Amino acid sequence: MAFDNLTNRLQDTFRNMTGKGKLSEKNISDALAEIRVALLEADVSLEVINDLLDHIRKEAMGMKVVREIDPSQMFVKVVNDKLIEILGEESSLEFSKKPGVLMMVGLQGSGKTTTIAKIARELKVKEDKKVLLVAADLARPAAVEQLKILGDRIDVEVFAELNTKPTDVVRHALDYGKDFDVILIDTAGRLQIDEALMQELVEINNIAHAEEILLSVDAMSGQDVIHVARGFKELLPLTGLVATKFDGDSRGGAILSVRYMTQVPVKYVGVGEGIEEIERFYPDRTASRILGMGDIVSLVEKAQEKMDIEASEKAAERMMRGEFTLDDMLVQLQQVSKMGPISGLLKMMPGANQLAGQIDDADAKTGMSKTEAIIQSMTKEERDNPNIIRASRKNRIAKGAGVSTTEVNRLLNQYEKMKKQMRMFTRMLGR
Ligand SMILES: Nc1nc2c(ncn2[C@@H]2O[C@H](COP(=O)(O)OP(=O)(O)O)[C@@H](O)[C@H]2O)c(=O)[nH]1
Ligand SMILES: [Mg+2]
Repeated sequence: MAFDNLTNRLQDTFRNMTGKGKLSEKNISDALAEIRVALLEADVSLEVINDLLDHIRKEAMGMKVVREIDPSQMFVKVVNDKLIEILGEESSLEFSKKPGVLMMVGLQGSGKTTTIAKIARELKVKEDKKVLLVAADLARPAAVEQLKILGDRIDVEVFAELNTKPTDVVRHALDYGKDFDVILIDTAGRLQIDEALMQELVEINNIAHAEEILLSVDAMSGQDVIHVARGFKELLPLTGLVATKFDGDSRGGAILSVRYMTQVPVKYVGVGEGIEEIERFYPDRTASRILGMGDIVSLVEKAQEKMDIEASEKAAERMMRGEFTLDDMLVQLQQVSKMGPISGLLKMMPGANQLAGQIDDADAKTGMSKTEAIIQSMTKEERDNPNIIRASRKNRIAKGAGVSTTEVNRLLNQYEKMKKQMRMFTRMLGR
């Protein structure tokens, strides 16, 4: 299975780290060197490795110590989070039109035909969709036959025409398939990217206007696939990757690199030759599988959550005494956005409730990171005593946070409002 060797090497590395009360720079460097070798062996590209290691080094050096948690466990969590980031967002097929059109592209033998049949079956069985498969690989006569056999097996209609051009087949299939929910187009591949192939695919897509264009990437192939993927992406608006033959190889790092270098999400993973052997791709589960340390990751998450709650409760106590700083506000907002008001106090707080409502909307994440950036651009003095923030300080803060001064003002107003409500609230409680 892909990543198996990587998993083993990383586990050795982490094992070597445990029991060290505090991680020294030397411990961290040693571990990073081992991780580097493990990633190289797994066929991950240098660019990805360097980014990953830089990030881990920085994070590990600045790691906040959480009580009850071994630093090596925190380290695992850091690696885990970065891996998830590199593996990208979870992403599924999306069709807004009827019929939705999907085009499968990739090198010869990368698993296009097998994958498209697997996807057809998924859509039919799991989503009850009326699916049409289109045989637009006319480079080899056997290719059409292969798709027909697969179509038969899953009871999905296959549109095929012999002695014609791929573009014509697609045109006719689109005409024919108006009443279908989804039209899946299988295309021809080559051993290498070549101009004639790309031209053919571009022409097909000019007719099909596919909403989904998936590139199948053989997990067993080496780093060459990065160039292949880039070549395809230059000419076609790829919407997803399918990592095929994940069952076969113990390296698998190439797919990590492809996703990172092209920024195209992985949508499916092929895990066998059988028609059912396809899985949706979940970055968090994959990271956890790569590390083989799911338990430790959730352990650290729980401890961090607890630490957040403690910080939030301290902030709440200060509020009750009428001391409410911008730092406190930040802690509270983070809590509200993460898990909703955590204590009865917060739930009853009119200001916080209002904020919780605002935080619900779509750009909550950017809003939150802006708020964080603004507050983090302030000096300690300014955070404790926002009254001193006049025009020139506002400009500096806005610049530091990469926002406008209007946004700084908005935040300060929000703060004043929250503070006022807090005072009213404490008075109501008679403190
Ligand atoms: N083990 C394994 N084999 C696969 C997988 N996907 C495809 N294959 C095999 O790879 C070979 C080429 O697949 P095919 O779909 O014909 O590739 P195409 O040329 O891109 O259409 C076939 O023997 C498939 O059975 C997979 O996920 N796992
Ligand atoms: Mg094929």
